[in-house]
Amino acid sequence: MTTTPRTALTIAGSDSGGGAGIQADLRTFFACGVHGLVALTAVTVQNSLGVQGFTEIDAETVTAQIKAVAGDMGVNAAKTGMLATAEIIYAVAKTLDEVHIGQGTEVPFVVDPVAASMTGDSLLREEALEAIRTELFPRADLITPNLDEVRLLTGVRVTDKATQREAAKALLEFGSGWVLVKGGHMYESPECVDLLSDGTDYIELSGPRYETENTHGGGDTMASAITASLAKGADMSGAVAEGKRFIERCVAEAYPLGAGVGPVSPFWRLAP
Ligand code: PXL
Repeated sequence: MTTTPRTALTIAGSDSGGGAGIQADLRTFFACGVHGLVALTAVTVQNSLGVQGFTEIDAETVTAQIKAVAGDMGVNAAKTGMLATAEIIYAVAKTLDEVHIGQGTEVPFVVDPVAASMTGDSLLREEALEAIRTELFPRADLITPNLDEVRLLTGVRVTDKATQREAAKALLEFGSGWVLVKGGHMYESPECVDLLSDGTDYIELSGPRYETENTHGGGDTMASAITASLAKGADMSGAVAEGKRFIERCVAEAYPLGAGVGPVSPFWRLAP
């Protein structure tokens, strides 16, 4: 390729197992045809069985990574994943303002409010949840919580469509442009129904539920696919619909790896 591609920035942690975090984000960005940029926030030690621990990167280095790529290469859309500490969250919020990324600018910003891994291991120091609400949500064009994160952030337990709508309304109070309340964790439901809303429109996106244990990195991958679509100029409902189609294929092609939870597969387009 000789033309410059669109770019997407992930501000997130590393997964030594290669299935979630920046590894999922980068695999997805490149699979979706945008160049991936990274501001690394933390190094996790983990495998398919769980997270053994993590070390955060100092906030100045996170800031410097964002400024380095934004100033030279340009960022067409950005997302956050694991942010680890309140200090990093405050630094990211300030830096995004300085480089003009986020709601009210020309560069869309997606916040995936990662609090814990699928195995239930914490990826966020406790006091940092409030910083995500107050510092990041108002700057976000879209937030993409799963049902566990919805409960942590709002106290709402989503069990059906009515409580999913209630959760969307409660989350929008924190100031994001749009919210996507992902219904994948409503395991009784035969379908995965996500609800996208800006407070005016309520758009239901329904897709199949695949029989697989291997869903590690699913949330990161979906948020990254949406971010890639936004980087390519899609509007929010178009980007989320595209992200939903993409993650469905990734889950359908997810593979076993290790003794625990295997990863979704963002490279299904290359699979034989
Ligand atoms: O899927 C959430 C997530 C995000 N970022 C990192 C992770 C995980 C889950 O394990 O390890 C680094």
